[in-house]
Amino acid sequence: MKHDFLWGGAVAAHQLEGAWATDGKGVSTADVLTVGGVGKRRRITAGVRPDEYYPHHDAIDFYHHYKDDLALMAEMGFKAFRTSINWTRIFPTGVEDTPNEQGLKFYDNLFDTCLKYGMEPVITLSHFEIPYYLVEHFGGFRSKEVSQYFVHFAKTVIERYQYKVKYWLTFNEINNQSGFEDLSCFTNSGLVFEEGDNRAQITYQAVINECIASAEVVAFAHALNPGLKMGCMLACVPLYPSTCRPEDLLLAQRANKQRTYFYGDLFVHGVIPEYMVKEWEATGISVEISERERAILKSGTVDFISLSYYMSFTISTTEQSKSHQVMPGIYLVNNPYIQASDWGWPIDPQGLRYVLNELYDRYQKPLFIVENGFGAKDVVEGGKIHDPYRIDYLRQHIESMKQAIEIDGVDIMGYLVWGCIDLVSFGTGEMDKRYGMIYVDRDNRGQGSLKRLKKDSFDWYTKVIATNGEDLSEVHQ
Ligand code: BGP
Repeated sequence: MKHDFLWGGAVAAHQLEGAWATDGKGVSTADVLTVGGVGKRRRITAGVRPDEYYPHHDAIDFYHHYKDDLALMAEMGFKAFRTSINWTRIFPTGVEDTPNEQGLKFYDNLFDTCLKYGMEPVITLSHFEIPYYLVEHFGGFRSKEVSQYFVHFAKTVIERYQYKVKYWLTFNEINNQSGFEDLSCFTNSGLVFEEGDNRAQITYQAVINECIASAEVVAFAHALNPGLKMGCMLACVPLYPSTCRPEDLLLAQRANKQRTYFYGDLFVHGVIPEYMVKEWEATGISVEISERERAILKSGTVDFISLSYYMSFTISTTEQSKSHQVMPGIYLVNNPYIQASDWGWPIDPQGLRYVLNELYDRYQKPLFIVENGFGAKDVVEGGKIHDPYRIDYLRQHIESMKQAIEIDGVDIMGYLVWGCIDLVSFGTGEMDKRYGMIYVDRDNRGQGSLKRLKKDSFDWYTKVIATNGEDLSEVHQ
């Protein structure tokens, strides 16, 4: 492992900060999401309603606890800490000209605290928390005006923090919307669909608008300060063919391109790949993009590719028992070789090595794992939390990453554990789906003292970082 490998953890502002209406902050898409659970979808409400419970409003109140929380992360030896800048702290509705100084000051203090501990802030500009006003008044990123508001926000914060933050990611998991599921489209792009809408058309237009905005921001940052490193962020869920039937192979290849590589290709080459042009022609989708915008896309290609990795899926062209149709002619099937978490997420450490190889072979750009982790229920016994399941998950994934580096020669910049401190789950809004190495006393209904406790994984990860990934063995408590 390189001596400057960036070990650390990752969070997103809306999932932990709380203080949703403090110091001039406006309402974001995360602020209108109710709590869900296994088999119970979260709901998006029309604005903030007094009779609903919104878990992101208070979250774990990192806004007021960040100094102590970062001290704990420093104790684990973090070299990097990834969070996002909550857009509505800086521009409460998104359309203001002048930023909110109180919001800017908060992030100044946060980044100063990271730097004091020698932790590199890794900053996401848009992580599922766009201003709700932009949804109501413009329909989110379907409008090119919203792209311009995003660019204004991004330029403001990059200019302000350029000497504190070197690593920037534009849109979190930008490809986490091609399934056209309501929640992802809403949070990523502010899209709300109506009966009769051509969802694919609207979503692809929003995606292209976001990619152009991202490229404009990348080009701006490169011109402003050549020391800045600009990355894209992809949700990597490799899709395996369920059998060696050539039809299944071709299906998986095409689905991986559509779900993941289309975005990577755009960010790395700055051109809409020909296979997608053909796909749009075949399905009657017409995306509006001017020659000027095509030039912007080309002018702002990324320095590195960051990714989240949690699981793999297996797909088939044919229906099978317990299969589930995700799109016409595409079935999600059970993979008999891997287990799943309590939330039904397949656990596939080797899939990480597979995906790292795929990305590096395709792009030859440094990769940065900025999310990987295990959501599980924890039990507190006499002030202790024994979480061998989390240690096992992390160990196996780190081993797999090391194989990609040491055996396959993949260039990896760092590894960040998702939800290094317990926070609100994005998918379900629960606190019970815990990822942290630091426990937070708060439940699904927002009850609890907010007290922080170290889990067994805290000591384990401390040792992993101290030995630069050499010693992954269990720490006996
Ligand atoms: C990713 C998101 C994160 C995070 C993570 C875990 O898709 O970028 O914000 O939440 O998934 O998902 P969940 O919180 O639903 O368990």
